[in-house]
Amino acid sequence: MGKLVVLALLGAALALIVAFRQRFSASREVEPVEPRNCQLIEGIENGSEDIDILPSGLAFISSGLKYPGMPNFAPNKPGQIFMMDLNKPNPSIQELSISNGFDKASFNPHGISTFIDEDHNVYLYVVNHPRMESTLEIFKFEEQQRSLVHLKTIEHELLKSVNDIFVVGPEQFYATRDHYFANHFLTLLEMLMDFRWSHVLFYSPKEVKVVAKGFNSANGITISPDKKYIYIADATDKSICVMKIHDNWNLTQLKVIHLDTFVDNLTVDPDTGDVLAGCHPNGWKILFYNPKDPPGSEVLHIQDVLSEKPKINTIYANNGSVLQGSSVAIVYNRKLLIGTVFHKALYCEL
Ligand SMILES: [Ca+2]
Ligand SMILES: [Ca+2]
Repeated sequence: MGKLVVLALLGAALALIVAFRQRFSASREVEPVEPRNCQLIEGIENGSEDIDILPSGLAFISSGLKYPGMPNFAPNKPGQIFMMDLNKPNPSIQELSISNGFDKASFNPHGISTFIDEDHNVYLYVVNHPRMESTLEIFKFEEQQRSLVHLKTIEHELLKSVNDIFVVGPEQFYATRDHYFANHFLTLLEMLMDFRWSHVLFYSPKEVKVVAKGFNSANGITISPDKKYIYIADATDKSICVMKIHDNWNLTQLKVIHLDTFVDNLTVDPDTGDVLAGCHPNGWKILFYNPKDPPGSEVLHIQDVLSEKPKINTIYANNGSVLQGSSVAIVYNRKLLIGTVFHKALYCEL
């Protein structure tokens, strides 16, 4: 009897591992795809999880994310925000200095979003995880000084496990909560069991509310150029959810685009409205990092997002020999930047 119980338990554990490996595409490999003129960006070695670009061509890059279950090559180094001027030929990065009075030692930047007010002031909103909590930091960007002046920290009981944000007005933004449990093991179980307790919030000083529920792991978030639709990446569901924005900022689902990859951050080409998705082709390899068999990278370009049949092309794919764990891709004037959760970043001329 005892032996039978042991065998049954072993069988159940094995079945769980097999299910887990399948769910996280453990055997998936990618065929390489690379635009002709690409080079790694010098100075980025510890991630470039999210990137946003101002209409003037200045790119902000968040670097140094420490997140449960994700690899990190410099665990004791605080996070940084880099800037790159995409108008320059062969642009290089520059670290933005952060004003005194902000706790730089615990800075752990994740998703970012820029906002320009009516007076043309530029703000950078940053999801921060000091001590693995979630806060929202608002910085004013001083272009001449190449610095960020910290204005405010936003904390709220609903702003937990925040992954990315999209700012729609002064102190008004959508935010994704990528998992429910604080414990990493329970988070894995949450994804595997498909509890769908991840959601999207709308935050404003007057009102904070859940505006979309039922995600397996809501990750990147962005908006259509006409500001009528919001796009939400559900990483472990391998899909992008398109939702309509109502006057009260509530959302209703329009459609879901299913993909064969773990979708991280999303950006929109302001000229065409096309969506670029930074993706993880093999979730298993990123969750169980092995430097000898590292996770790869994959960028999808999605045209006609709102149509019945969006056109989906792979514009970059690599098995990890060049770029590991791509989390974002963004274009400006035929220039493409690809960022990663914990690795390097790539600059391509299209
Ligand atoms: Ca973002
Ligand atoms: Ca993300």
